[in-house]
Amino acid sequence: MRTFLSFSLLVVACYAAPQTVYVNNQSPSHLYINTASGTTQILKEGLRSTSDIIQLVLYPSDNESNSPKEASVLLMGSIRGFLKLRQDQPPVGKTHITGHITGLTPGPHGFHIHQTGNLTEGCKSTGGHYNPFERVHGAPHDHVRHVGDLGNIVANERGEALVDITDHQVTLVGPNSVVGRAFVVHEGRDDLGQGGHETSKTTGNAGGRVGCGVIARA
Ligand SMILES: *[C@@H]1O[C@H](CO)[C@@H](O)[C@H](O)[C@H]1NC(C)=O
Ligand SMILES: *[C@@H]1O[C@H](CO)[C@@H](O)[C@H](O)[C@H]1NC(C)=O
Ligand SMILES: [Cu+2]
Ligand SMILES: [Zn+2]
Repeated sequence: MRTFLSFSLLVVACYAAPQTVYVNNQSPSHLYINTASGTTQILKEGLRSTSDIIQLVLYPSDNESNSPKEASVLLMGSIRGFLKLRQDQPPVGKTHITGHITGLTPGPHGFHIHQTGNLTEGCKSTGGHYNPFERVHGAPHDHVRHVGDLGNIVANERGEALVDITDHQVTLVGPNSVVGRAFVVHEGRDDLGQGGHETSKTTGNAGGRVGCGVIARA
């Protein structure tokens, strides 16, 4: 475990800036080493342990690919809302999520990105939390969390919530892009995995789904 960690730090030090590589004489790509994805649990020879996740990302280096990416979400249900997502430096930079939601009950509400944009049965058919690295549910600042875990939004006494989140795991490009998936707002508070309830480690025990919307390329 310790050896692995120091190895990973060494790699990061060597590749702090993206390296230019050429694949099959195509246009130049940059090789990024993304360490923002945190830690995962591994089960080996019956022992449960943890390991850092280090993603090697090969991404085109042309201006179009490297320009900021944006997406938007219209939230419907018993609530109404609009969200904007912006990633300034794809593929590994952070994503900024802003927006305004109305029609909530006052107080905290679980706020997540779920697996699919399938709304054929409303918010129910969007699946579970988006979790490409197969981890347990957590808080946005936790190393071990679902990519879709964005914690809670808090509505005031008029039932309005402002969203202003900067996240390092949510991306709008590449195989783990959230574009085409769905935002879901819950009836109750997300306990961030700490509630001790049987669903705390999968959903944060946040209750029913009061609204949702598909993440669309802007
Ligand atoms: C790409 O961006 C750089 C830096 O902003 C600029 O100097 C260059 O002219 C751009 N190239 C194209 C093809 O737009
Ligand atoms: C969408 O969700 C419905 C209801 O859960 C399901 O029957 C259907 O197979 C889903 N569609 C796709 C393309 O997965
Ligand atoms: Cu959720
Ligand atoms: Zn989760």
